[in-house]
This record gives sequence, C-alpha cells and structure tokens, in this order.
Amino acid sequence: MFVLAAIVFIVTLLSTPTSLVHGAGTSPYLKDMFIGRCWQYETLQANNHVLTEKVNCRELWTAFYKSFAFKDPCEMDKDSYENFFNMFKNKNKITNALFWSGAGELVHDFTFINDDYIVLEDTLTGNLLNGLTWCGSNTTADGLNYKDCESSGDICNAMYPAWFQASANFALRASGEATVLLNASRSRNRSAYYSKSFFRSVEMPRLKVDQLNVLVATNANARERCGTQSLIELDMDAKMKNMRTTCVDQPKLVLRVFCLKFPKASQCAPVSFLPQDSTRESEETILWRTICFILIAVAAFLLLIIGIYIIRKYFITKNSNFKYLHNWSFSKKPMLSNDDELTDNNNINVYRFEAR
Ligand code: N1C
Repeated sequence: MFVLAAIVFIVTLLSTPTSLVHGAGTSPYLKDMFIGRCWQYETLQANNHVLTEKVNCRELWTAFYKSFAFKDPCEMDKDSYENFFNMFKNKNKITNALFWSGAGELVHDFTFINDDYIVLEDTLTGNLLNGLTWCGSNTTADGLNYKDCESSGDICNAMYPAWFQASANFALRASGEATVLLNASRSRNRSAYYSKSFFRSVEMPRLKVDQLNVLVATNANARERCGTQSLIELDMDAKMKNMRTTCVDQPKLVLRVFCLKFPKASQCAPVSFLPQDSTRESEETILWRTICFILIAVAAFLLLIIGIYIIRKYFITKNSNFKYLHNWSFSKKPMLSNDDELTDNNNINVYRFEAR
C-alpha cells in the first residue's frame, strides 16, 4: 500500500509542468513592457518633483538588458546593474516612504487607494520591475532564459541584485517619517521581521528617519503582535538608530482595504471587523479607563474626608460652646455680681445672656 502511494506520488510529481516546479522564466514581451511602462511613467510623473525621473527609456532598457543578458545567473553580482542604476538621478528625499515585507499584494492594494504613502513601486525603478521576471542565458539567441529564472532561489538569481540595489536606493531616500507594513502570519513560519528579507537586511540598515511606524497585518492566526518576538528586535534596531517608533496591530485602514478584496475572510466577519481595530488601541482604552476610575475614586475619598472634617469641626465648635455654658452654670466660681468687671470681651455676650 505504502509502495503504491509512493509510486503515485512520484508519477504525479514528474508529470507536473516544469514551470510549476521551477517557477517562471523571463516574462514574455519584457522589452516592450519595460519601455512602455517607462514612457508612461515619464509622462504621468513629469511634474511630480519627488517621483519624476528624466531618462531616455530606450537607453535605460539597453543598460538594463546588458546587465544580465547572455549571462548565467550565477555570474551576476551586486554590481551587475551598476550602469542601469547610474541613470537614475532623482535623489529627492521621500518623507512618506512605505516599506513592507511579506505583504506585497496587500501593500499595493492599499497604496492603490491611499495616496498618503510612497512605495518603491511608485518610483521609476520599482514601477519598471514590479511583477516581472527576467534572467539571462548563454544558450539562447536573444540571451534571455524564458524557461526558469527562480529555481535556485536567492543563489544565482539574476533579479536579486536588481531588487537589492533598488531597495537600498529607496531606503537611502527615505527621510522624516517612514512606515513599514509587516505580515505577522507569514507563510513558512517566517517571522514578521524576517532576517533574510530585503526590508530587514537591506533597507533597515540604510534607513535614517526620525520616526518609524510599524503596521502589523495578520490573518486569523497571528503569530506575533507589537512588542513581541521579532517585532521587539525591529524596535531595538530602530532605537539603536535613534528612531522613534510606533506600532499598531491590525491597522484599521489596511484591514478595510483587505476586507474590500476578501470580504469572506475570517478577520472581516462583521463582529470582528469593527472592534478588532487594534489590540494596542483597546489596551490603551482599558488603561485610560482604569486611570480615570482610580482618579475619580481618590477624588471621592478626599471629598469624603474633607466632608467628615468639616462636619466634625462644626459639631466640636458647637459642643465646646455648649460645654462652656454648661460648665459655667455649675462652676464653683461665684455668681457674677453687677459690679464684677467684665474683662473677657469675648464672653461678654455669653455672660449677659446667662445673667438674664
Ligand atoms: O524581501 P522583502 O519582502 O522584505 O522585500 C520588500 C522590501 C520592500 O520594503 C520594498 O521596498 O524591499 C523592497 N522590494 C520591492 O519593492 C519589491 N517589489 C517586488 C523588494 N522586493 C520586491 N519585489 C519582489 O518581492 C522581489 O521579487 C523580492 O524578492 C520579493 C520580496 O518580497 P518579500 O520577501 O515579501
């Protein structure tokens, strides 16, 4: 039985299309897409001083193509794309950069709707490369491999040095306040602040901003939350670089965008959708409620003490007058005669009153 199952498994594996086993080869029409995206970007971002990039798109393509064409991916190194990247001149600071890790689709859905942030894909480099696959081959006519670009993972990957440099340049342009969207339920048990991610290994070390806002998105199986596990490490890395940090679990805006796309997801159920805003927020609410309760209790206690004090004082004063009068009636002092001298002015009225 076991042997039969093993044979079925092996046959199924062997009959699976190579593209599924090995991943994709160079995107068809790579050149046309690259040049088309480039001209479109040149036109649309011409007046945006943060994003605009004055380039000749055909020359840019040639520089890009020469970086990897006719090369075995294992021949590539981190400087392979140097000429290509030297053609980008805009170094203007980006004061609303949004980084991400393990949340590529979500972050792009989010920034498609929300204009408050700039992601790498909003710059010309990211815009040109996003969603495309490319690698070289020294055995094909045009020097490109259309069969398999990703079989060896990060090692011998022609795209890796390009994303490395693009990510590094983007991080260097970030300034002021930056945000990062992380995934607390990443596949393959990876942590939200995954050590091999571009965000952690390339962008964080180059980041020099005053404040880093961490947004932690998750599905129903959150493995991490703000202030736990790898998010503590992120906080420490940021503090070491003198950055202020904030952290929000399941940020409301991001969740709303996610739920527009996946309304049936468990975290989008009507009950959990609204209150599940942010755990940090609800913890803060509880804290504030407790502080208010304690303050009100202390104030009430003080009022009670003051009240008791006032009432006591009132009765003591009243009693002492009464006592004095009482004592006077039975004192052994001789009764006042009309000739007695009334030296105690304070008691004049009392004496008089009693004398009547
Ligand atoms: O390794 P990651 O995430 O942490 O990389 C994301 C990080 C972002 O902050 C971006 O600025 O690095 C930048 N970046 C991209 O913008 C990008 N677009 C598409 C890095 N990689 C990018 N890709 C592809 O996703 C690329 O193929 C790279 O290998 C993955 C990284 O995704 P990740 O592991 O989720």
